Amino acid sequence: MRSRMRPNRSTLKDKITIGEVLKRALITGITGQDGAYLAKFLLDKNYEVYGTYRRISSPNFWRLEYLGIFHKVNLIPVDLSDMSSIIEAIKISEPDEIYHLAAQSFVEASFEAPIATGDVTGLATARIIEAVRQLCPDVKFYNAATSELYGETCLLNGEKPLNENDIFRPMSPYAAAKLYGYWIVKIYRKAYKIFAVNGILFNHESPLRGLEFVTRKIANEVAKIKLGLSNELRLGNLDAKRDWGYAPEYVESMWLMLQQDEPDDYVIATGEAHSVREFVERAFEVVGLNWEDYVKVDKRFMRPLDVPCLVGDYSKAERTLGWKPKVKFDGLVRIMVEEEIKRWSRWLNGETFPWDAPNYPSENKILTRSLRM
Ligand code: NDP
Ligand code: GDR
Repeated sequence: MRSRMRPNRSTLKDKITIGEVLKRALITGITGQDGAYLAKFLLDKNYEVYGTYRRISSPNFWRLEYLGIFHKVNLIPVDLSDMSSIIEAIKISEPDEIYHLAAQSFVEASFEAPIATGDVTGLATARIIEAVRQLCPDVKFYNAATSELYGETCLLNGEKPLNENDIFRPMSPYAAAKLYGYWIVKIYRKAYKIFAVNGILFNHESPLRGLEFVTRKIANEVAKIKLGLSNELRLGNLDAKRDWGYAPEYVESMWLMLQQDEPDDYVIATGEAHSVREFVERAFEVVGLNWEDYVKVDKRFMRPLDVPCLVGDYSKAERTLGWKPKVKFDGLVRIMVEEEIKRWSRWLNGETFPWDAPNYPSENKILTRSLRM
């Protein structure tokens, strides 16, 4: 069924390809890791892609440039705190599918700014789905939920992989905000019959990951150490275990969820838990160095609370969506470290290319509340 806005679409005729209307997708947070990979995935499927970004003093489109798709996507400025800009984005893009990915996504930062995180990571989901209800209730809506929702549940479950029926016990302001979004999506699905799904994605990483997240931080610093540009890597909790998958594969699952006949929620994971320590060990092995010679534990990277272990059971996604992970832990570490080695080597050769690391401030300059604990 088409969106209520669709009959008014003046440009419909221009969008006809050989007997087929192009689908239009609106991605919130297209400048982020998942937004960029999803945009590429949808462009390859011949979608017309619209993406929201927030206005900041310096442009932040390096991921879209890195994937060679910057000129192929349509960009709309949106601030998640501002309902009017959300409405405008929906009116401009007239989407068939909305992928709501934008959020304050860094768990540690949610302890520093719990209220803003509640607004952009939680309430904004209500703003967007309410706009959908009013403007285009036939749109298919994907919401980026998260494995962080499980929180303390892992203490009861041990390392048994978590599935869609396990309970949520958030351990961070980020997860509490996401829990609100998760329930709003379920409520709108039931109350207003909106095709809205929650993707409960476990950690997924790539060379396009933000530099503050632990996998990219490790890969980046290991490459610098190998090339003589750094001599230490400071980290927080080395015992935490996560289920790390490969981001380009995970964005496909988002699309698959919206191609089903009925809306539902799905866990997306690899089914394996590995500790931060193991990630560090493997990353140094890739470059032939011993991690213990370089790694220091620094309390500024400890969180007031940290989920000890997360591992997911993706069997429902495999059964229903036909999705399963291909890149596993060792392969992921290798992809990430080798890419950083290539980047820093190109940089040392004087090449310029879209990339965030050279301008990134040393994290040792950043003062967080952990320093006072
Ligand atoms: P990123 O942090 O890479 O991207 C987040 C996006 O949200 C960026 O485009 C960012 O813009 C945008 N954004 C942040 N704040 C605002 C705001 N106030 N107004 C408008 N836009 C804003 O996250 P990922 O791509 O890794 O994750 C995508 C989504 O999936 C997030 O919701 C995240 O919480 C969730 N998730 C991620 C997982 C993962 O392992 N990657 C796992 C489970 C869930 P800018 O570029 O300007 O900062
Ligand atoms: P996470 O990812 O909190 O799981 O959230 P992150 O990479 O930040 O942390 C993973 C684990 O590593 C530990 N850790 C460190 N983390 C960071 N960032 N920096 C360090 O120096 C460091 N040392 C140890 C952390 O304590 C933690 O246990 C990600 C985000 O993408 C969320 O948006 C998403 O919802 C979840 O994954 C699933």
